[in-house]
Amino acid sequence: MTQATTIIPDECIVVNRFLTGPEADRLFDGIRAKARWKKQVIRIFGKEYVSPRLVAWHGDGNAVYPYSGTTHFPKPWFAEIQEIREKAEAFIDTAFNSVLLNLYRNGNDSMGRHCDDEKELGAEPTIASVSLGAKRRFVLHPVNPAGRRGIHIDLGHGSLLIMKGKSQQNWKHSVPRTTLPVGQRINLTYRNITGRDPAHS
Ligand SMILES: O=C(O)CCC(=O)C(=O)O
Ligand SMILES: [Mn+2]
Repeated sequence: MTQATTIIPDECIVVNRFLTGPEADRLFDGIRAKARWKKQVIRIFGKEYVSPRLVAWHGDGNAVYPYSGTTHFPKPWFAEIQEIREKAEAFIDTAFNSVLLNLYRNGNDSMGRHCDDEKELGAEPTIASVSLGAKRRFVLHPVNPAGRRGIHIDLGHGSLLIMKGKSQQNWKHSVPRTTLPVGQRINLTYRNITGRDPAHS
């Protein structure tokens, strides 16, 4: 049975075995092979950096997403990311039109502290984050640290993290580097973004 654990009331929920082991193994292999991975160039204060992970953006044709100084045009859905999308939509009762995929090749790959607050996501977005492969530590950092401490969650193979409500206003999040010998990890964040009409872009 899938069991949800509330991490932060109204904001953050984890389901550890959202996918079974065999399901998660099959989905990892399919997504690793089929996603259109690329090295993302991030622009910070006018300087360009290559992000310490590979990324891919898939979704409906109009799900155009300006993110980290780059405009991402979606590649199409394929069976494995569509299968997880349908499962997450049914579980959360929320529709998603796109997914950002991150491939952490080893412990050196990471995600810096940020929140997902682009205006295209709306005021209080619901984001479904599914992890496959190596377990990595996910850290929630309070925006207003008064009386609140960081929260560490180990996101394992087949887990689902739901961020909703004011989670992007009250918390930043990161996946720090680790010196532990860890294998590859894929993270998928399903989002619903206000699309751009392709005829007028
Ligand atoms: O890899 C993760 O668990 C987090 C990914 C993330 O925060 C993002 O894609 O915005
Ligand atoms: Mn994020």
